[in-house]
Amino acid sequence: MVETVRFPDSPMLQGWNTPVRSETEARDLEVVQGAIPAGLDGAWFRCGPEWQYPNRFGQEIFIDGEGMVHAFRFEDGHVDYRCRWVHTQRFELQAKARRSLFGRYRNRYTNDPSVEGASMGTANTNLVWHAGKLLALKEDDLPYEIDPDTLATIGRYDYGGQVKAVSMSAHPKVDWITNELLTYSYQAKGDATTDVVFYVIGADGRVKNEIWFDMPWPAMVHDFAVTPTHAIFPFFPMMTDLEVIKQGGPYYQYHPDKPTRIAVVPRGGTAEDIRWFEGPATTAGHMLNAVVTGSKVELDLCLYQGNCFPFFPTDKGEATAPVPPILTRLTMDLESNSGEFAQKVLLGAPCEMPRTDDRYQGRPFRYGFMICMRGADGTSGVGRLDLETGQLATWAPGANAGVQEPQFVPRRPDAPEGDGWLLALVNRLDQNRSDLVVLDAQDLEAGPVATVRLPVRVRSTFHGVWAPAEALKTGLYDMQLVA
Ligand code: V55
Ligand code: FE
Repeated sequence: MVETVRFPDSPMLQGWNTPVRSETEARDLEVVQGAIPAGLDGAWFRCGPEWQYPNRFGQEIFIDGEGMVHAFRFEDGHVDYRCRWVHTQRFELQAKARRSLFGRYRNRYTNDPSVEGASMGTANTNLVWHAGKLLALKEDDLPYEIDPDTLATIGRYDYGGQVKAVSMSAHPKVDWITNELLTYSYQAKGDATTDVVFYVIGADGRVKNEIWFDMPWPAMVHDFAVTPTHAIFPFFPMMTDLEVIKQGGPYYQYHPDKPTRIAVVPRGGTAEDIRWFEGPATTAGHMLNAVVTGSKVELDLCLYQGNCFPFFPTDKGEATAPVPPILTRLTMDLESNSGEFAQKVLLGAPCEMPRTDDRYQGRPFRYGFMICMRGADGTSGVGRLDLETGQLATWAPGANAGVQEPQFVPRRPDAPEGDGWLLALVNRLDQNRSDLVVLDAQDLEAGPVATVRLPVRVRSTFHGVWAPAEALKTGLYDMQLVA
């Protein structure tokens, strides 16, 4: 059968979203403004979706698409760039067939019969650098190991057989102080199962502890939060119905009449020790951080008072109105018997892709970094919220430009919290091209200390990770907390 490669006439595939579909290697990017700070030495890895082929059903949604890994290697005032496809099983099968073989997002019942039983993962969401391995992640599959220098795909990775879950989260936390990897799997025994497993993996890559428990329904659990004593899992009423997917329907449905439930899991405990909290229907993709102080558990996240993914309908098949992501603090009191969580807005204007100085994940912290001021025209900027004073500092590239998720890099391993640089990709929407900016994280308003020009467009990536040169060599982060 002859099938021409032609993408449908859809806004999902036009303008900035036009498929790139090519790999780039660009040594020594041009620094068009300022200078790369001398201490900036390491690699910034990012992951995003790219269209290998038009979807079989014309159902291109932005969280689908094959994984593309991007690397920016900073060294001696220079930046080298490279991007490569992740060669997942799915990517290889489609490349061989020269067409899309997988159907609707995560729905294996809509796949071409020729790929029955094949792994579905796209490895398109995030990366983690841990125990000397770079892993590309998608929450419905196991990680794919990537060569950090060449970005060649090494293979699907199950931690040497230690992991029994069928998938691993795309939002693990590497503790930059202890070098532990805190991660989890949800629907961990397959589609629509309620099994969740929380893993603690040591600096040597060995599983140190795992806690299995059941969530109240087969939820989407895109992100979680950890503290030195607890793991916190939000379960939003975004659910998988096995019968619906068997009939070719959407993998998730939003249930506006169901609650939000939050599990506070003691890291040393078992399923019986979990404390459950409840509130109204909400959704969220991304957590900023969580802190436990006495009996109070605080979870800061970009919360939607409704359905965060309008391309997933309600359980009644209805479309939902878009709602903004609002940085909100949920408080769970381990001493109260009400079992309800409280909500408090931390920032009035919408923001997404919240990040911390990663040394302070789970620990008392002051600063959050995020994308803010999102306009309908795609413009946005980076922000630094001071949670002590409530002050928001921002920098935006201006008209016809937006930013992607920022990455904080400490100035030194022992720099105070938030003292360092903020890296961000700038989408030059009118030039079909990207820039990379380096900002002083304590003085965003001064504008970039360096602007690095890319000769190509880096189509929107989701998430990334910073690996200092030292960590690339040793496999270990050598970071410190400073009071
Ligand atoms: C999210 C993102 C995903 C996904 C499921 O932001 C949820 C939430 C990037 O892919 O597959
Ligand atoms: Fe995410």
